Amino acid sequence: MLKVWGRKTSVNVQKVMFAVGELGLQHQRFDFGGPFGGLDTPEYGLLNPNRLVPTIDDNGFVLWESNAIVRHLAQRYGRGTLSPADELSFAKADSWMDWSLTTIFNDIIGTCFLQLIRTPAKERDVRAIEAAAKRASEKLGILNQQLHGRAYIMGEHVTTADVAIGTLMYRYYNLPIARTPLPNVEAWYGRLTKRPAYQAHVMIDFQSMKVPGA
Ligand SMILES: N[C@@H](CCC(=O)N[C@@H](CS)C(=O)NCC(=O)O)C(=O)O
Repeated sequence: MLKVWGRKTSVNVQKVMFAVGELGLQHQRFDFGGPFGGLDTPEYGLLNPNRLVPTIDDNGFVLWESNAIVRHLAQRYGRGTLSPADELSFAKADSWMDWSLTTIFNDIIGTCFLQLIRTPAKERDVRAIEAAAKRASEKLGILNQQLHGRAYIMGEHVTTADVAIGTLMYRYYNLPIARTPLPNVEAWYGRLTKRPAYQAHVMIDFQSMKVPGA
């Protein structure tokens, strides 16, 4: 059976679990990281030398890095559904996956989320949050164009592209930041919020993650 190590409040674990849910895979998830700890043991170091979550063991095949895990699970269990069947569509979905990490992750998670939830208010860099929110809105404008006339990023079906980017959107839309109206992105996010896998694994309240004074 598929094993997943990682607390359900980690955005990178949520990405993997969203894929697991979409694929309907039987699995066991172990609470590791954050308040649960467990990352500094010799056993965990053998699974993931970065001592971060998520890590998976897929019937003896161990893998870390959330995008690589999503890609692997989709290729193995969702070829033609979560993973586009033809190689050109696969490449396009893959480029959106990379885009999520290189272009919007740091502004949405690295700055807005960490500053507003994991930083005491008196230490907060308000200008950095405003600048990151502005950049994120601008970059999401590119996604807004892609979603014109499409229900999901690659077309009519959820793919790895929606998993990678969509997982960040719950935080983007639930943090107190300025957002430029982007009708296609908003409609797509609305569709994601109706999916049982997204509800179960991504729409997890993060207010309890606030550090004292945040
Ligand atoms: N690039 C890695 C990043 C993994 C990562 O930074 N994980 C964070 C949680 S989102 C972590 O393990 N933090 C330590 C902890 O949770 O204790 C991935 O996408 O899997």
